[in-house]
Amino acid sequence: MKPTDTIFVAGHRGLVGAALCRALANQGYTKVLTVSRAELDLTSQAKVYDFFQATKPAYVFVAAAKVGGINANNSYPADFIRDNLQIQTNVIDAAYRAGAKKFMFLGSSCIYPKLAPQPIREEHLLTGALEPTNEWYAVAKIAGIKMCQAYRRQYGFDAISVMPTNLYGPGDNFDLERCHVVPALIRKFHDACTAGADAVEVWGSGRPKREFLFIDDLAAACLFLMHTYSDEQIINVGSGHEVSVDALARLVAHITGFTGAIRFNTDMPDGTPRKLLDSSRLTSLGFTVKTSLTEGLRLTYSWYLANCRALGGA
Ligand code: GFB
Repeated sequence: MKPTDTIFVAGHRGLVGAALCRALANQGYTKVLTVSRAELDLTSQAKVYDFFQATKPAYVFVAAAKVGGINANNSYPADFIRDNLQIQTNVIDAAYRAGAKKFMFLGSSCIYPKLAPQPIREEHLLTGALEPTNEWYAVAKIAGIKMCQAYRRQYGFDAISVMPTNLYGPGDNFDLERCHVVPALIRKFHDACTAGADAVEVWGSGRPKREFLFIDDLAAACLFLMHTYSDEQIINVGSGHEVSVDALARLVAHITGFTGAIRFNTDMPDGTPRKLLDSSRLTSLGFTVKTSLTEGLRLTYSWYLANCRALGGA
């Protein structure tokens, strides 16, 4: 991938896509192609095909997806399976037909079995039942992985699939009904400080463990892999550190300055008990994650403070 190549980032307004665009700009790539949802509906096969034929990008990152936290996944299963299957099918096929040199599909650690051995290796894909709260999204992502593998085998298309762990960072979705745990806790604890509330509700038991990766570290890993990785096997991208939801809540409380009580609502689902990725294939290629959880949370909270009014927060 050279600075003068045309690179298409699908989903540039999302957490992942925006970070990819920042990283590409920082590294001097000048022909980064993006398109708004109003200009191109990625669920429309004909429009996606026409767009790729007209623009012929050499490199493609697919960060466009219907994403959300545990409650959104659990509440809108049809939207998650339909939108993701449509978007990825259209983009993978159109990129191949338009002659793209290399293609990156982004999956998720929820593609692995709910009770996979920890840390989870790439080989654990399709070795057990999925976590029910997000199996619709996971099945769509597994179909995307398989489609990349099939296009590589049958057509020689250089499509790779990257599996990030739970992501967070500036630009995340902070809508409490739909977002992931990190933005939810930042917003809840910040709002509690602003309102002078004496307690904050955290969903589930607090016992599940999650591995979090700062979004700019993921973007750096994606650019690194676009340069160095070309294989049918999926590749994990994680930080290597896991934390319980309870410990995460205490850390976010500390960062936001909240000193009241934390109440766990066990009527809300816990989801997967643990999902720590084994990222040794990535690290053996020479990539290292830079941002600690505390540092990443501070950066994300600063961003939220600068943007919370625009996001409808207190
Ligand atoms: O981040 P999260 O929604 O996603 O939830 P998953 C992680 C854990 O945090 C769960 C707990 O155990 C939640 O019950 N949690 C506590 C909260 N308080 C809150 C809160 O206020 N909001 C949220 N959202 N969670 C998603 C999948 O699973 O992870 C997706 O549904 C995707 O498919 C994504 O894979 C990365 O890690 O459980």
